[in-house]
Amino acid sequence: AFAPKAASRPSVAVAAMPSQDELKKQVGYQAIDDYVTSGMKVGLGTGSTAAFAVERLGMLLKDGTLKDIIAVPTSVRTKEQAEELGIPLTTLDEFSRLDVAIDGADEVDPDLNLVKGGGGALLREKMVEIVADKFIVIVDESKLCDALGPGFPVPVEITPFCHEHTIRVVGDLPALKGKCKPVLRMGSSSNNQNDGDNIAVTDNGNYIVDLVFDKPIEDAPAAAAQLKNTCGVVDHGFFIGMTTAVIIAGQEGISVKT
Ligand code: ABF
Repeated sequence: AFAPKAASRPSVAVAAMPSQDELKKQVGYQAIDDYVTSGMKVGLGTGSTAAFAVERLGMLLKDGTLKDIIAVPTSVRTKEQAEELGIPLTTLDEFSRLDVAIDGADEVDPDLNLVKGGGGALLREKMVEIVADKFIVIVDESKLCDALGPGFPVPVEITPFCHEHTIRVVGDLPALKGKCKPVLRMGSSSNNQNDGDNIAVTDNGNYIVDLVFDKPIEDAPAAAAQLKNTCGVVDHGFFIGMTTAVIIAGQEGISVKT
């Protein structure tokens, strides 16, 4: 006997879920479209999400949508990408104040405080973003967290001179002692790969120590202040109270938090 034929149901087209790369592209493009107008001085972030914003800026300059833009990159690799796209560049030495800065982040908490620096560019990022009238953060939803810490090690840029000493001092800070494991970043600082026996070196010739937390940080502002006040520490990856807006791309679409 013939097996009964399965009832043929019309196949329902299911919209493919956007990939993480597509989500990053969405927010990178949206940030430029929504916050950059002709004549602006723009800080350009570092990382794979920020790279989409740089790409979009290059496109809109090329097609004439945007004019008279000058940009300040936050890393050598962003500078190189912007140069390839023909984006006019300058530095903070020429302009100590910017209209807007756009950058990614490694973690965003409910108060829009950030952990940044996974890409090893935290010093130039913070210098650029702290002088921008608006700092627009672009993330896919995987970066959102309830509290900073366990989701991503907090990078701290330190001088090479007696760096083991500085790492010990950092580990003993009241806000950090017994709460995190400081790990000297090896390999390439830009892609955070432990692929080499060499110590990772930032664009500024410094080292990075990543603070690995297994519990949420109780007082990130206190930890930030203690780090900044430590001789040998250049700066850290806590970006506290700096964010103007966060553009978030999720499976449900794009949302903005301010
Ligand atoms: C950069 O953006 C870094 O501070 C941060 O690590 C990175 C996030 O990278 P991605 O956008 O590639 O996830 O600003």
